[in-house]
Amino acid sequence: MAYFPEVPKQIEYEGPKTKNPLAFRHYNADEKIEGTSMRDLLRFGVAYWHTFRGTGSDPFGPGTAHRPWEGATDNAENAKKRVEVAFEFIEKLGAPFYCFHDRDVAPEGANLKETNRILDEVVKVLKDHQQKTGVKLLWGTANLFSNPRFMHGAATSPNADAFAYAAAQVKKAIEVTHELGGQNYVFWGGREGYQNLYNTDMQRELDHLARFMHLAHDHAKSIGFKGQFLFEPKPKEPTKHQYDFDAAACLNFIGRNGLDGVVKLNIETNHATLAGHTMMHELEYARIHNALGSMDANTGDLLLGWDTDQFPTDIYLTTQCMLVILKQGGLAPGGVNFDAKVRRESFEPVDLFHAHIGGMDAFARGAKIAAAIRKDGVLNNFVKDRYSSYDSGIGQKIEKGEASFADLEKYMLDKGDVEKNKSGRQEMLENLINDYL
Ligand code: XLS
Ligand code: NI
Ligand code: NI
Repeated sequence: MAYFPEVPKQIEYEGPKTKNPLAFRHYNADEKIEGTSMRDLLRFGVAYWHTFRGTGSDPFGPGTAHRPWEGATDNAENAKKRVEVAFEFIEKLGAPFYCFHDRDVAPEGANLKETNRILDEVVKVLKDHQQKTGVKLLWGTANLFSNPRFMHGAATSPNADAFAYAAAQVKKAIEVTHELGGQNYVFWGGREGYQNLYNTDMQRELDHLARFMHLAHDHAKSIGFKGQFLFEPKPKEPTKHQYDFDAAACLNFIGRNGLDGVVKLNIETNHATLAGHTMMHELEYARIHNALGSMDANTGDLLLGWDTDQFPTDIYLTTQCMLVILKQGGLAPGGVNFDAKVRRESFEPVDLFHAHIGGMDAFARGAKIAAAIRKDGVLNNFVKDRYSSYDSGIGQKIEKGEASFADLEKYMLDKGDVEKNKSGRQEMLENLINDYL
């Protein structure tokens, strides 16, 4: 059965000159960038939630998406059929990975036991399709934010029963991620945050979150799950203050709670900008802390200013991302997951292909451009030279810890003043980047 009959069996690379909208212009899976194939460098993932569960609903109206395969009820049978749709899509697109929340792939039953049973049924079908197609699981996660039981949060809920339910749910989600060979497990804070301190014990909530993470780690170890744990920072939405505000807030929590190395970060573009950062800043901040694990690729809209989760098409943005990712030597075991959805006006199934093709091409192009910039060494050399005063003399002593405040005072008293500064040449460098685009 073909759910996307208008789409060929395989989206092919046809090069930049093609006029075929259902072809790649830049993503050529086997082509190498800095010695690694694009397939292995970019490790694209399709997000099950937006792509196969998104309806296009918004606060002003119901869904618009035309999805002829969807039945009227959200039951196990439908969930299993949807797996076929998903894998036809992912295979045709040629993405090597997918990602899911437990509740995207399987609906809840009448109680936890029933819910787990339904999930197991669907996981069997997922496993089957993974084996048949070779598509792999980049990461799994649990939805701890939709059900009303999590109205006050999950691990940070003031209600211990909600904590317990979340623990049971994450235990199961890690187990099925393990069963499916998932290479990472993501914790996005969902409702882990607060609206108002009048009713919130922030200290207790943060302690509970730390306890939760250690319990999750213990369980992963006990079942032999070797995948990387990832926090996904986001500053707001749904709560006003999310505890995982940005990379810096997450790393502070990780460091203070003995989770160094246990938890790395999954950085999302639209979350970075909501936090008042550029994506490049967040990626680099994570990278220098040895915590850049994976990324959720999307983009926001400057004029709207909420988490619009649009597909990335801006080559400046993807070039900046790839500059950092190439500096790190890739993202594996993480990847580039499209946490992005088509606009509600783009309601036809084929729009899902256009969106992903565009995102993959934008990243492939960004990767080529970033590699060219790196090859010429222009940025690297400039930055190196900018800090060269630390390579010898007093700068070297500062870096080596060989100069005290008294030494530095003496040095400056002798010298009198800072002799010269060099221009930062920001405009020259911005022009130079444009030469490569
Ligand atoms: C929501 C998050 C979510 C995570 C997975 O804003 O991006 O989709 O990626 O829970
Ligand atoms: Ni995300
Ligand atoms: Ni998001």
